Amino acid sequence: MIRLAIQKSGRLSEGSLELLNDCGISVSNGIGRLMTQASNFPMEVLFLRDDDIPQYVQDGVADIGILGQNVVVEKERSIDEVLALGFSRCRLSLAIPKNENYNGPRWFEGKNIATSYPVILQQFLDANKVKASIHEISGSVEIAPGIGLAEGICDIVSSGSTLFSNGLKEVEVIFRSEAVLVANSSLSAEKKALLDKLTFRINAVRQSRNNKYVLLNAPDDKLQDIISILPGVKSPTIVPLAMKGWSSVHSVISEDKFWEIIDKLRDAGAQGILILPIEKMIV
Ligand code: PRT
Ligand code: ZN
Repeated sequence: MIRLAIQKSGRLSEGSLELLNDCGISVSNGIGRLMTQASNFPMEVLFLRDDDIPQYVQDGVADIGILGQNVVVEKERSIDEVLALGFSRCRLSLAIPKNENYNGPRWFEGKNIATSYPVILQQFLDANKVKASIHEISGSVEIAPGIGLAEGICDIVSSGSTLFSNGLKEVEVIFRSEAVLVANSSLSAEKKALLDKLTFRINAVRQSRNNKYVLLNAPDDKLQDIISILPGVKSPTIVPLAMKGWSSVHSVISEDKFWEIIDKLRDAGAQGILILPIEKMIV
């Protein structure tokens, strides 16, 4: 049995449960509950505040956890970061009132900065040899300049609309974050084996999310050009069509190069292009 800690309710909850579900691990969500058991994997799931997860994992109350990298680094607990998970992407940034002239990190010299991330902020200030006072607050950081609590802030930014609506502008990105899987650093052999099983499944899910299956028809005289455009896992599968002189080509394209490759395929003479989602992908 392995015990996983995830956020009870917040920005990481849905992504964490969806990932487990895509890994074939069924967990009922934690409304009103602290712990539940997966029905088809030897796993218990603990529902916690994200800030508490590093401590629980360090102490071994939970074996593994899913949380933002920003919290992992900020809490400075000795836990292992196992795998980046690709969701809840955000950045930790410095922001100042939009009418201020920003001249680089020295702008913050001698100023007050409000944040919930004093550790990461201090690292940035030290690296830039800036002396500023950090005013630690736990929420609504973005209102601090407006009420005269601080001259600047250091907070999580995603779309930037919170900064904008509070009359602030982002001037430095000091940390980029996404959800990560963390683990206690001295897991038993049995738990390590379960963690390996889980990371294998997570990798298969992440691969499938990042790739699409492509089927297309190509005249045989254009086949070589078309094959050279397709990256594929190894090489594309070519199947002759009933119509003489034509073949069907099957391959896998990564999401980030998708439209670029489709355009090239059409220009090269591909027809009847079908794009299918991939359920799981083991490479
Ligand atoms: O109750 P609990 O302590 O568990 O949750 P929490 O309130 O501390 O955390 P939560 O659910 O807000 O965020 C959990 C994690 O999601 C964070 O630690 C980040 O890793 C990640 N994440 C991703 C974000 C955002 N995007 C985000 N936009 N965390 C917070 N925000 C907030 C930010 O603080 C600011 O107030 O959203 C606002 C900015 O958003 P934009 O889109 O307006 O820029
Ligand atoms: Zn929190």
